[in-house]
Amino acid sequence: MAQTMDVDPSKLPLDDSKRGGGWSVITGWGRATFSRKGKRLWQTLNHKSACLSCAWGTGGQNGGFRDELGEPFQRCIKSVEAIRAELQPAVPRSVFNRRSLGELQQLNSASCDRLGRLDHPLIQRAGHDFYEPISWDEVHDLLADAFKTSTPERLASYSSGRSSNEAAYLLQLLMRARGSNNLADCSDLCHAPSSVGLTRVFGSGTSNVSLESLRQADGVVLVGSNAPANHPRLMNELIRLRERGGTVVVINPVIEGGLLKFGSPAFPIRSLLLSSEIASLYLQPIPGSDTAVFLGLQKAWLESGAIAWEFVKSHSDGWEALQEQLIGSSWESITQCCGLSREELEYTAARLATCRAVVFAWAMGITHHSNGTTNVQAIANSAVLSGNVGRPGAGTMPIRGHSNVQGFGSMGVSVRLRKPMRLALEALLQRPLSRTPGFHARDLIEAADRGEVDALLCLGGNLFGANPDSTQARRALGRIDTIAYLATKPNQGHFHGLGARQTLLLPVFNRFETPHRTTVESGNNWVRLNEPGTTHLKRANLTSEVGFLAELAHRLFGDEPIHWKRLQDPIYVRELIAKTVPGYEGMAGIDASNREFEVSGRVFSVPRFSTQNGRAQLTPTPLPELSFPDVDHFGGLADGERGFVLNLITARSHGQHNTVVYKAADRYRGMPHRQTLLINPEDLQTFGFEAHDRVTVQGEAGSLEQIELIPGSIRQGCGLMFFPEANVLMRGISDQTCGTPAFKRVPVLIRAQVLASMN
Ligand SMILES: Nc1nc2c(c(=O)[nH]1)N[C@H]1C(S)=C(S)[C@@H](COP(=O)(O)OP(=O)(O)OC[C@H]3O[C@@H](n4cnc5c(=O)[nH]c(N)nc54)[C@H](O)[C@@H]3O)O[C@H]1N2
Ligand SMILES: Nc1nc2c(c(=O)[nH]1)N[C@H]1C(S)=C(S)[C@@H](COP(=O)(O)OP(=O)(O)OC[C@H]3O[C@@H](n4cnc5c(=O)[nH]c(N)nc54)[C@H](O)[C@@H]3O)O[C@H]1N2
Ligand code: SF4
Ligand SMILES: [Mo]
Repeated sequence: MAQTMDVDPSKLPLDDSKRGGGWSVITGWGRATFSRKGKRLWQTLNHKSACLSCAWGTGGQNGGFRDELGEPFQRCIKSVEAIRAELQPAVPRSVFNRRSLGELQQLNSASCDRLGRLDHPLIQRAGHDFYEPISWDEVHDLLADAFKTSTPERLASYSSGRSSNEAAYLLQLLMRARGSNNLADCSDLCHAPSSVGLTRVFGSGTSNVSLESLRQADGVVLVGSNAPANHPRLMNELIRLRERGGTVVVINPVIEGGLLKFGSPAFPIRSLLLSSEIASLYLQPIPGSDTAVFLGLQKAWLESGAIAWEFVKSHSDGWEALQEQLIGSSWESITQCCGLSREELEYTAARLATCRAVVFAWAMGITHHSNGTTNVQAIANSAVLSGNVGRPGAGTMPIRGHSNVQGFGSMGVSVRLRKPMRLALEALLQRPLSRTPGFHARDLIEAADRGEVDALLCLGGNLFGANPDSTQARRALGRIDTIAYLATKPNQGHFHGLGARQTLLLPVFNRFETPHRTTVESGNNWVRLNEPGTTHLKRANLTSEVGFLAELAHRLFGDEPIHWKRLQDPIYVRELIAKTVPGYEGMAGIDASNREFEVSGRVFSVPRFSTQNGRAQLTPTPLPELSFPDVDHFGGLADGERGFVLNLITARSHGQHNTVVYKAADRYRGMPHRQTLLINPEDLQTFGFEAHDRVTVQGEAGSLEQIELIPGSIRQGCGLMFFPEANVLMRGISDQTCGTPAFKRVPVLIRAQVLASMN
């Protein structure tokens, strides 16, 4: 079956429920507006702060609805979902007074979130079956004690990119001042391969395309991204690009309805009547084979004379070895690996070669593989070979996840602290920083499982729910003495990820409530200012994250060598950031100027990169080994059972934000609830199964029962299930370079009883 198509959406059997955006989004806005919380919701949407949800970045000083170019109507229904959840009332006192941990552990993700907002600090002590109230003073004493008594190597933090730059900066300063590099972060489970891969090639690990520059492109290659659900405002850019005659090439083993047609509420009339075409070409490769796809494109350019040789020779090193790899790799090896034909790859390459300026954009379909970093390098190499980087309208653009995950990286919350920042921090702290390598998120769980971690501070997130192998994650966290979770709302991690001695659950102000100014950085390298706000919670006993971390640091270090208590003042924190974070010079004086800014040294409008010699560094990207286990690998089938092996992709539905599920159904993929597996109809037929059959899905680490098979537009040999429910299935097989798990290539066995009629 051909897996590429020149997309003519009018000929596709695409009912309205499967296109992206459209009427349902507009009615969603209507429902939100006229709900009981409507007024407060609109006030919050208009508040001068960045959207809580994704890193595309909307809001800030320009007002709640504008992007960095000041364009209005740039707010999507996902931000409404996130705000609505934050505007819930406090968790009723009866919940923690009366419900035992055993009961709380029965709650699914959506029910945890719907308990409401946390509004006072809580502690669960070993042997006690309840979370109980505790004072902030006791919290600080207890944590300072845990941090003082543990050796630096046995201390760790984990963070999730919702908090501010100021909180992120303080977190890493505190950890490093205490001598620990164990700064695990959600980016370890997300875009770390993008940071590492891009740094290898261009010397800088973020997008090198600004929003302004994207608007000058006439080609976009969108790889492994479900942007209609996860970055809805990016869709406006794709719609505009198609309207100016540009080409959108989508590479994805799943045909996502919203990547064929999307109705954007930013263009309301058109959205209701028509919706816009997105993909010009849709390639459906084997999951995990994207390096082969890009080698195929490069080889086609080489053979057709479409390589931008003058550009390559003037602005890159290492192209000779890459050229050798392309000549030495047979078409057969490439097409066998990716499952696309030579004609499909040549056709796509030729189409891209006619574009004036191409942006290569990607998300988790590229990074969630054991060769994620290589995938990223293969994309970056393609940009260089085709001359599509270092000029307006062209470049490489990782589409970031959490709204401030990129800011966390810039602030040094990373196990890969870069030298200029290390030197600046050493000058600030007046001593050398520890050189012991830190734990990233996977290493942290492994180390905890070996009993090598005493205390863990979690600034947001859900370390339990986000990790592979939930059984191991629960056990590992259970071996840490003290765990503190700073959070706005309860999640499953707070009930399943309990420490051996004590677990603290500490409520914080969210971004639009924090009583002082903060900043965040978008995936487009734009630093936004968030104005102070207030909370709707009555009797709230919340802390600001900055205030909390500065107090803890003060109790640990007194006034040496910096005035830690003074760091409760975020203006002072911003002064330190301006002095020590490369690219953040614009932070100096921001409180007076109110001027948001682009981080310097990131966006390349000329082909002079941030590597030592200013040239891009190309290296060959080996084809991945995509072998797959057989039924015996899973212990075989029992008598009276039938089954087959699938390559499982674990992804998000449009009704969830990471481990927090808002809505059970995924209308766009036709998956009515969370216990479903999307499968190709031909696979169903081949293996003698029928739509809606209930099966057991067995992975290498665990299994799930009663999963309903849903036929859909997914490549043969693959299935798709939702995270975090599916995380019980997989082992933590990871990219060796940065520990990012292969969440998009999980081997599973589908098993069921033989039907009576088949006996
Ligand atoms: N509404 C909402 N928005 C979000 C989030 C959310 O949960 N909800 N999460 C935020 C975060 S932290 C992140 S990281 C982003 C995630 O944004 P995405 O990366 O878009 O999210 P995923 O659901 O992981 O989907 C990845 C896509 O990759 C495809 N894919 C899977 N395997 C492969 C492969 O081998 N090759 C290719 N080419 N494609 C593949 C899948 O079919 C899917 O379409 O979204 C952010 N925004
Ligand atoms: N199988 C599988 N697993 C995956 C993925 C996948 O695609 N498949 N995706 C991975 C990816 S890309 C990511 S990024 C991770 C996500 O992993 P995490 O970032 O760890 O998880 P989240 O679900 O985003 O965390 C949500 C929690 O953050 C807290 N929170 C929200 N706002 C704030 C705030 O302002 N301050 C504080 N302190 N807390 C706040 C709330 O309590 C909320 O419950 O999961 C990874 N895991
Ligand atoms: S695209 Fe992302 S940043 Fe923009 S409004 Fe939607 S969720 Fe928020
Ligand atoms: Mo992410």
